[in-house]
Amino acid sequence: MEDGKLLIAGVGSLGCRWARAAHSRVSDWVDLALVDADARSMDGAKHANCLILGDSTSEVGCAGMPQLAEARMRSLQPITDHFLGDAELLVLLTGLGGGSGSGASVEFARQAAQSGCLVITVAAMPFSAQFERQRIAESALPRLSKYSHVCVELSLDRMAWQARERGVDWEQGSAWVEELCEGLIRTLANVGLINLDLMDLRSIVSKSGGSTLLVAEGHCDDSVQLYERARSSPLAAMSVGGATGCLLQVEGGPHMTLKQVESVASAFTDGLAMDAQVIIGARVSPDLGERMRVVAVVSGLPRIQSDGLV
Ligand SMILES: Nc1nc2c(ncn2[C@@H]2O[C@H](COP(=O)(O)OP(=O)(O)OP(=O)(O)O)[C@@H](O)[C@H]2O)c(=O)[nH]1
Ligand SMILES: [Mg+2]
Repeated sequence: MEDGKLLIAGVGSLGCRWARAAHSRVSDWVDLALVDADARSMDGAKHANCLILGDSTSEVGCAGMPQLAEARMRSLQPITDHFLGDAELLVLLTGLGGGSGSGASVEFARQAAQSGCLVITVAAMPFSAQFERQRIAESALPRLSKYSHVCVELSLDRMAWQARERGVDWEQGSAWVEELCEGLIRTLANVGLINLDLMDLRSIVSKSGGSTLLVAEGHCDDSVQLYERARSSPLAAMSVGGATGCLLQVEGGPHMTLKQVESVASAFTDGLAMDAQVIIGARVSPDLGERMRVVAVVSGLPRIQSDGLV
């Protein structure tokens, strides 16, 4: 991508942890912004735009007070204007349920959208046993979605469950978030065999209805397994059947064939609406060898279902 900047932002403590980890994979192409009431989230962050939500040095959070965080974020707009002004794509990461993430992410997304930036949000929903956090998250989510072109809801329950299955700490499940960001940024920042750019992304995310992101990596001869992996990502349960738009980026090693690209594309697009707009990009990355990485932005989803992925 030549004109305009790509930006990863973390809002709230969990959002900042994720954003820093994701950014470290793609720091050559993308800027970083960190927003939190707790200054520890910015410890040692180099070359990042750091915004602390508060005017007092004693603040370590907006503990459970999203309105406060939102108001503080609003007062920082003269600063955000500096780096949002020339950003074309924002990947916004946050965990809902606390004060900072739930309040400031909404206002940050609003400011970014207002400045003409394409906003892709990944919002983690709290564990279902955390009732008060659930309540806060559920009231923030619709507003956050409103200002985001794509808002992916991530379930911490699902993430924790999958991490347990693999015998790792729940937080390590967040590698998925890093992969998603990396896939998306590489898709847009690199020159490919078949080029995708922000205009393609804009055209897909402008469809009315819900939208989501899928990411997976696997052997280049096993398109079905790649699709299964993408489906089992720790998203909140939802269906992608009947979607009207899909941007698909397939990345493989130097020996990737057109047949393999076609096979992956059909695994990912079979369930879409008959007249869906599908944009496909492909790229060779020598380091992938026999493996393939797929990133999909799916839009125009008919409705959100609670009965699992399709
Ligand atoms: N169990 C558990 N949940 C966590 C942890 N970190 C974050 N979360 C979840 O992520 C959500 C957001 O948490 P944070 O990012 O810490 O909250 P914040 O936005 O910084 O909010 P404040 O600290 O209240 O200003 C919470 O609702 C939790 O569900 C953790 O270490 N353990
Ligand atoms: Mg915090």
